[in-house]
Amino acid sequence: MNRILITSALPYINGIKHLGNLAGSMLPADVCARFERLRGKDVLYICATDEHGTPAELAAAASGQSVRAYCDEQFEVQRRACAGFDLSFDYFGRSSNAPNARLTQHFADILEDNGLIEERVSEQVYSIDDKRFLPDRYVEGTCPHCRYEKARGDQCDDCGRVLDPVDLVEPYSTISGSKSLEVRETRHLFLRQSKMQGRVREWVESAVDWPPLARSIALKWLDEGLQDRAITRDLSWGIPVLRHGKVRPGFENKVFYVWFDAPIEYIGASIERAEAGGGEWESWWRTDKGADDVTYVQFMGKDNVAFHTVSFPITLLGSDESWKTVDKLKAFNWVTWYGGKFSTSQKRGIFMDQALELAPSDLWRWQLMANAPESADAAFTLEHFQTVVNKDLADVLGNFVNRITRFATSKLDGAVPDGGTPGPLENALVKQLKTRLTALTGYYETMEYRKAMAETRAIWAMGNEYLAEAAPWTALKTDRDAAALSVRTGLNLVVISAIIAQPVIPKAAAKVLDAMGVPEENRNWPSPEDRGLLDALPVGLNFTPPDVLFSKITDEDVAEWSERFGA
Ligand code: B3M
Ligand code: ZN
Repeated sequence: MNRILITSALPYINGIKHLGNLAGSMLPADVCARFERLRGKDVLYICATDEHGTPAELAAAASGQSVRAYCDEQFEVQRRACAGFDLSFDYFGRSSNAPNARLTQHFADILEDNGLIEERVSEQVYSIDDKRFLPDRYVEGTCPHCRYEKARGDQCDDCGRVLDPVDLVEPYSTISGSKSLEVRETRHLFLRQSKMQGRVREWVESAVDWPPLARSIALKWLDEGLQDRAITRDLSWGIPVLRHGKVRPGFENKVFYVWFDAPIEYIGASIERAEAGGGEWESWWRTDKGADDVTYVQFMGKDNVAFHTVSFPITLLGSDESWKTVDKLKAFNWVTWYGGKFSTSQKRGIFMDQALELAPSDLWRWQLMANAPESADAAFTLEHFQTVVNKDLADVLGNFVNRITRFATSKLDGAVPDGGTPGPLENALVKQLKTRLTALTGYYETMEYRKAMAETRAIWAMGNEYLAEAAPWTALKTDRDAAALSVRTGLNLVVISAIIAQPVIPKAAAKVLDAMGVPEENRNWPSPEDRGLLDALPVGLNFTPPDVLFSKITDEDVAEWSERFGA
């Protein structure tokens, strides 16, 4: 298994994402991709903007632009923000591009041929004042399950249930606010999910590699029984509903439902990449073309799990073609903002572009990964951000790197000294390092990121602990060789610390490795078995200490940011 396909849930186009979105999909996917590349795996990390559906139409209307112009602009905004966070996509596509339309229409045709799609008359909310049907987010009301009063037509933000607009209690139009709504009949295509119940269950149960959160959500859905779902909508923006290449009669003003086409864009974006000359796509996605030995890993927030464990697999499996399905699905809970939720619609929390105005990307990346919302929701506060960054990054890693590299330059000529054979202290250090590296690698493999970050921090801390014991500054006065040995060991520990930091804080890691003159080919993930784990730097190598790696977040910063973001 040397090829790893990674996708993170596609961010909706409707405005830049907040830190909660980032923490629950794109960032951990990026950390995973970087880790696997360092291990020499052939990685394809795909993401894209999710541009269809009511979120895009509503946001475009609010900004007074055509949907196309709005999406073009927001795509660039999101791409820039993702680059600012060093998200190392192999391709960042757009669900409104042609490959997705072609594939979506292909899947619809073949699913219908296989008896899994049928046209049905269904009841839809119609707004008399707006003179149109109100799909999904065009209607809000009270959730019939949990009584949350601002539930959207497609999903309740409070209890997370997927809804049908006609289920809402006391519904109103989000276009005009009008309550004069009625239920009218219209035709839609339905995906007969109920027919696939057995096959999906079999597939979920055979999936050995899913972390518990994803598996339990999938099984809950299966236990409740799969419902047939409409996969078309009364909208103008989206993928046209064709049948064998021709507009389907009666569907001239309808498009495919965004959740039908969005996951297909994982494949679509891979095709976009191929068309842009980035490399072929079929060996990643077609099990008859080599994808059998690909491991496919998906990252997403927990509200997206049902669509990835039930709906999208039904599209793929129901086609009876040889599509690659997910092998490992990593789902996340929420990051909370001062007890509440981050919210795009209510502009609550910190958004990706704003975050980068406050602090470098590495600081956010570390904070969000070290406190990943894995087994429960994770609280984000600026005060906690300050503590974590100052402690873990500045005091532990930054301080260690700074102390030892500066001492070496000022007292030992700025070159890696010799100092002879390692003693008991160094041997104990290597032993401890091996144990920790084994654990760290294991946590990355099981995608337990909080534990991986704790282990990373523990390895960084070994540096300071070692220096405190070895005390080269004291030794220097009496035993120059002993001091030289400690410095050489310390400098090698700097290199290891930076190498294992690469997946999560790539900029700082590169800064250290550049300063220490470590060539690209020596930056790979270390194996605990490597001989000379602490002996990689050539004796005599000249280096320049890196500039201060992390500047601390001050109380004044926190006060100012709290004010600005209403914390
Ligand atoms: N855009 C929903 C979300 O961002 C959706 C994910 C699509 S993944 C195919 O929560
Ligand atoms: Zn609810």
